[in-house]
Amino acid sequence: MKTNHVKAKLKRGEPSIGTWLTLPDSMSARLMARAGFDWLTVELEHTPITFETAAQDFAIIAATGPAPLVRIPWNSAETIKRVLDTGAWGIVVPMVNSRAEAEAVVDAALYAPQGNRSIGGYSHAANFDTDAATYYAKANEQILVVVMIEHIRGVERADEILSVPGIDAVFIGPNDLHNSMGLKPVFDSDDKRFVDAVAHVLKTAKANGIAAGIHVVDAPAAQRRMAEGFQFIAVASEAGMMLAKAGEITKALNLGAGKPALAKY
Ligand code: 3PY
Ligand code: MG
Repeated sequence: MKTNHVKAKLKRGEPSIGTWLTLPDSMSARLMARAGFDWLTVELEHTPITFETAAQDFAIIAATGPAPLVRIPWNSAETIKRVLDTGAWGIVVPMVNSRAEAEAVVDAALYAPQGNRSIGGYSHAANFDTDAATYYAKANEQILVVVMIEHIRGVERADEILSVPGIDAVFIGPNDLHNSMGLKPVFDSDDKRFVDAVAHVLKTAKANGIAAGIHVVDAPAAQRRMAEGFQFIAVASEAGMMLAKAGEITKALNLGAGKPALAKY
């Protein structure tokens, strides 16, 4: 069975850098899987990507080299089961604000005795290049479980959330976190409330022996977050990179400001 290199790196205390896939066509996975990122997260939370396209993405990504991860639309056992059974190597769960919610994530993601994941499916074993029996025996050691703290309520309860056994990493959503404090949703700011919240989550993750992660917009921001101790870092998205480059070209050629559709990443 293949080793989930992202989980292994995070456990060793090393950084692991990836990006988000947001376009609803597997050509995006095919092209981005060769770009050099450690992992690619298929975005089901804020896009029209279907389970079927996501399953194709997971297979393409796993066969090419990066780890196929997925951000699910909401903390739901049903969705966690379907994305893992269709071959994701790990889940990113949005808006986890309490210990009970974090426990529900682990319960859905891991097989007994650590959790209560139901047995079934076929693509999961194929994406780890193994047979079903080996997958069922070893999946708990390889599946990456990432909970998002992206609300001030989650920040306030960071210790009770991040001490739940079975969680590998916490991932901060800066836009939602700003928004939850009545601030403009942005990837970064020097507002003291945001800075203190991020520092608190980072410190609490370290105290609980798990990796801290955050979404950033470019390479300098990723380097800065790594220097602070963040390990699981998402840089923008494939659509964000495409539009950033397009904007650069239209600006250089004086073609006008353009109308970028992408508000978030
Ligand atoms: C946020 O910024 O809220 C995110 O969810 C980023 O992934
Ligand atoms: Mg968010």
